[in-house]
This record gives sequence, C-alpha cells and structure tokens, in this order.
Amino acid sequence: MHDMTLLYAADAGRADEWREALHDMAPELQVQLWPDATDLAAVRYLVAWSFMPDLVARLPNLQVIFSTGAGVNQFAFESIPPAIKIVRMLDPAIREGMIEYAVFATLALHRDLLTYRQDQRARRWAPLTAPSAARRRVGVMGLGDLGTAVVEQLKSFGFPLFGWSRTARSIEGVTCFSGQDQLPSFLGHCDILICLLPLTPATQGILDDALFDALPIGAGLINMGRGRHLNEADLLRALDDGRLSGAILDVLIDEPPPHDHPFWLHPKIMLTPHIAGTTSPPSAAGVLVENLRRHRAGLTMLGEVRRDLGY
Ligand code: NDP
Ligand code: OXD
Repeated sequence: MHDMTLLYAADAGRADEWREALHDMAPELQVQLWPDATDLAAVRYLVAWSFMPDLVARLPNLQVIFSTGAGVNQFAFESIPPAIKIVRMLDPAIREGMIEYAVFATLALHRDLLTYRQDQRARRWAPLTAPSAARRRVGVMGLGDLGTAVVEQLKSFGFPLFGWSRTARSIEGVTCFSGQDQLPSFLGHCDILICLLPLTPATQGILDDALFDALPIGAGLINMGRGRHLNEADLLRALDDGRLSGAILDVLIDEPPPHDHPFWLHPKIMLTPHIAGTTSPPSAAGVLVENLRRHRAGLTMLGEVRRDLGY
C-alpha cells in the first residue's frame, strides 16, 4: 500500500529494532531504510533524528516527519515545505529517563554530592549540614510533557516547587509563573533550577549572566534541555564567583566537548553524555503507530510541532 510507506533515516544501529517493533504493531506498513531505499516517491512518512536538507526535496509525497527524539531543534524548519507536518517523540521511555535523571541530579545538588566528590579526591572527611527538603526550593523551566512529569515526581520529596512556561499553567502543588515578565520572580525562588525547555530562538542562551544574577546566591543548575540554552562562559563566571554552587549538565554545545574544554575537570560541574532520556524503539514505535492512525483519520497527532513557535 503506497500510502503506508515510511522511510527510516535515523540511527542505523537501531534500525532493526525499529523495523521489528513497527512490523509487530503495523504489519501493513512498508518500511524502507535510508540510504538503501529504492522507492522514494512512495514515502509518506519520514522517521529521523536529523537529516541532510536535500533529503526532503527527494521525497515528493512526504506528509509527516517524525523526530526520533523529544526535541526538534535539529531540523532546519526553513528547508521543510509548510505542508509537511513535524512531530516530536512523546516516548514514555524518554519520560521515565528524564524523571530519573532530574531526581538524581536534584538530590545530588541538594545533598552536596559535587563537594563530597572533591572531598573524596582530597581525602577530606567533612560533613556538611544539608537543609531539609522543605527548605530547598526547586524550579523547573518548561512545564511541557517532561517538565510536568518531573515536577510531579519531585513532589514526593517535599521540595517547595516552582515552574515557568510560556503560557500560564496550573499544576497542583506547584507555584507556576509564565512569560518573560514573570521570569525574574520565578528565578528568585529557585535554589535548584532545572532547564527542561525546548531550544528555540526565544530560549537560546537563556541560561546566562542575567538569569544567574536573578537566582538566590549559591543556587545549583541542572541543564537537561539543550547545550545552546547555556552561555558556557557565563556559567564559568557564576561558578567561580560563587553566585552558583554547582551545575549538572547532560547537554552541551559541542557533544562531546573538545578535549581542553574547561567543563571536563571543573570541580563544580558534573557532565553526562546526553543520556538523561533515551528513545526506546519498542515503546516509541507504539506512539508512532498511534500517530499514523491519527494522521490517516485526520486527527491531530501526539506531539505535533507548532512551527511558528519552534516546538
Ligand atoms: P514540550 O514542548 O512538551 O514543553 C515545552 C515547555 O517549554 C512548555 O511548557 C512551553 O511552554 C515551555 N516553553 C517553550 N518556549 C518557552 C519560552 N520562550 N518561555 C517559557 N517557556 C517556554 O517539550 P518536552 O517537555 O517534551 O521537552 C522539552 C525539551 O527537553 C526538548 O525540547 C529537548 O530539548 C529536551 N530533551 C532532552 C533530553 C535529554 O536526554 N537531555 C531528552 C528529551 C528531551 P507552554 O507550556 O506555554 O507551551
Ligand atoms: C531528545 C533527546 O530530544 O534525546 O529526545 O535529547
């Protein structure tokens, strides 16, 4: 069936897993693999993390591009004709991973683990007094699919919770702020700040000097969004002058960073290699097949991107 042809052009190492999962859930789907695909004119759906801009021009009947990840900033929107829909991945496995990571990183900052890591290397045995969770305020930038899941989980620890989004949100047990006007008030409450924003022209470089100035002195930062949310030089300055006490970063501008990057050995920075949330083909294929059904029924798909907003 021509209108059920999908081109997989993402991680080649996971292609078999994707193909098997899709075959199990939608045997009628014709799956072609890039670059071996033979009938590009038949392709209605493209599954990709990123792709060469000229690929879309070679798919004359393309209707939807599905990102294999939750983010879509890696796509050059301007090279994609407006009639083609773009969909981000709402995989439950990504969500679970992001919740685990946010909890681990929040607790690590709350319980001073970056300091103890240094102390251990220096053979220093120096207990610190941690405030109770009730006195450590945690703020989440981005209250979408992932930010909401993260604050829901953080509730169980008793941290006072704050959130910030573009449009007003209401989440029980979370003091919510929205829009640029309310950003400084939000930041004033964040002893630990978690960035879970999408990368768009409006959010690029948002984690900068001005933002760090608006946080309580000694705040901790967790960036799980994208590397380009962070001004790296500003972070180094804020850590060195004590405005920030530590940072846990899963995403960087260059992944991996160059060998001589100052973050590698910085005592107040912990790096992880973009592993906070990872797509799992078996569960992601379920979301994708549901979206194919919705698309064919003329319904809105889960995770449809608003191009004007970039997320
Ligand atoms: P969503 O699109 O569901 O939510 C985005 C949230 O950010 C919304 O609350 C939105 O506001 C808010 N937002 C967007 N722009 C602005 C702005 N200019 N000012 C204030 N708030 C803004 O995204 P997800 O939760 O699914 O994912 C968030 C990001 O997490 C992804 O884009 C990706 O970059 C990152 N990610 C990282 C992973 C990792 O492994 N490190 C894995 C998966 C995702 P509103 O509610 O008003 O729309
Ligand atoms: C994603 C990611 O967007 O892995 O899913 O960062």
